[in-house]
Amino acid sequence: MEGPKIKEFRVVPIAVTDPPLLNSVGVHAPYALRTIIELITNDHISGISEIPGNIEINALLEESREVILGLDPFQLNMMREKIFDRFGALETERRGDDPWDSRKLVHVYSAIEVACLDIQGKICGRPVVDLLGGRCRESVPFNAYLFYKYKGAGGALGYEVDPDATGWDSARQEAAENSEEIVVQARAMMKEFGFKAIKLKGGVFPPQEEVDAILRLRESFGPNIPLRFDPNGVWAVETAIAYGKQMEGILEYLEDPTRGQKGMSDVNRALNIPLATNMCTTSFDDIPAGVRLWSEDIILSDHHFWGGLRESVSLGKVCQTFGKGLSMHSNSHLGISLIAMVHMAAAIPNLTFDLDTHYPWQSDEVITCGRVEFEEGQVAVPREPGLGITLDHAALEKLHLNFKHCNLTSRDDTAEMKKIDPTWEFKAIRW
Ligand code: GKR
Ligand code: MG
Repeated sequence: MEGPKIKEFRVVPIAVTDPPLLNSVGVHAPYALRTIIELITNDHISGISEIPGNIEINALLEESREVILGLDPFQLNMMREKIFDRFGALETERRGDDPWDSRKLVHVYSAIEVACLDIQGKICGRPVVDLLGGRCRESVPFNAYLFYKYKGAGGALGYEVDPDATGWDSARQEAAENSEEIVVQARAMMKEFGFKAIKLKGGVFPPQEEVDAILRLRESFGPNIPLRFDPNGVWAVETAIAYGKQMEGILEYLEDPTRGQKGMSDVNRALNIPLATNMCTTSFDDIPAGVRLWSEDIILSDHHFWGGLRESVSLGKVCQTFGKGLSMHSNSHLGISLIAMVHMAAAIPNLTFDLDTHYPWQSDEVITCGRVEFEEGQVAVPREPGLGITLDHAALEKLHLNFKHCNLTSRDDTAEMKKIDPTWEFKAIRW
């Protein structure tokens, strides 16, 4: 049977307002870059996806257009093979030292796969979750992802704030540079979204200050709100053990306290807290050593970094096989990524942790329904065909103009921090 064919392949870089959040490598720029992909078939069915923005990845996507055009959106294995034939040398890329994954090929696979699944779902009249094996849950829970931050709304306002903002829109602009301010941030975010678990991004201030913030959160929210903490690998093994000890019995899990599978394994043997990672075991190639060394108890998946939704479902099975937990990582993102995460999380039986999302930190949107709603910290799994969302082309154009004017081409939080403090340096291990 003649299948549909991909006739158009659009790659649109956008820049979305992002507040000055702090992390181990610096500070978020006023705009987070994303790329929106739209594939259109010969019979005018459109499929969309969203990935982290980076002009080098966009160039690869542009180059993959000629490989993908004319192919049937159901033939994902063939597409992967063709992309591999073209760019296979990139398979050996390293993820880099940043908290996020900088490998390009996984992003390309993810962009194409999610858009094709959206098309497949529209053709079959079924939601993407059904193409991944069907739903294990009706809604997907997320956690309150707290950040130390400088005062500022980001975007055009930069380090300024909008005095007319109210509720979480106002709270999101405030500084959070100590434990008290982190608790205030947590209360505002949980009031708005109803989250039932908390993650604090660390690696910013000296370890004792950040451990104190965790203790303060426990004191404020009690033992029924699970807590996680993530210093993005900038603690030495000894530091991680010493400060980790203070959080035993308190954390649901400790994420990437140090770098590398060996270091994580040493910390894991010394501490009585589950360890999680999105930095040391980050691809299927890393799994054997991750099992042998037991560097982590929980892997944080991310379909943008693991090469799509189906690969992430497979990761779920691998984790189940080896007795590891599965949770989910995020970076600044809009609703297309969020909804893709929801379909995927709904299809993985053992994805039982409340997922990470940066979504509360963003205010822009590129889908016609506007900002995605959270009910008691959860997002309902769509029932409409495909992803169940539609691209808002006017909003896309506006955010594309932001991209043209913002003078950013890839994420560089260290460069951004140097604008504030020229003496600031990236250190793989800071404490
Ligand atoms: O957004 O600054 C951030 C985070 O540090 C992010 O880039 C990380 O990739 O959230 C991520 C993590 O869990 O490591
Ligand atoms: Mg992390």
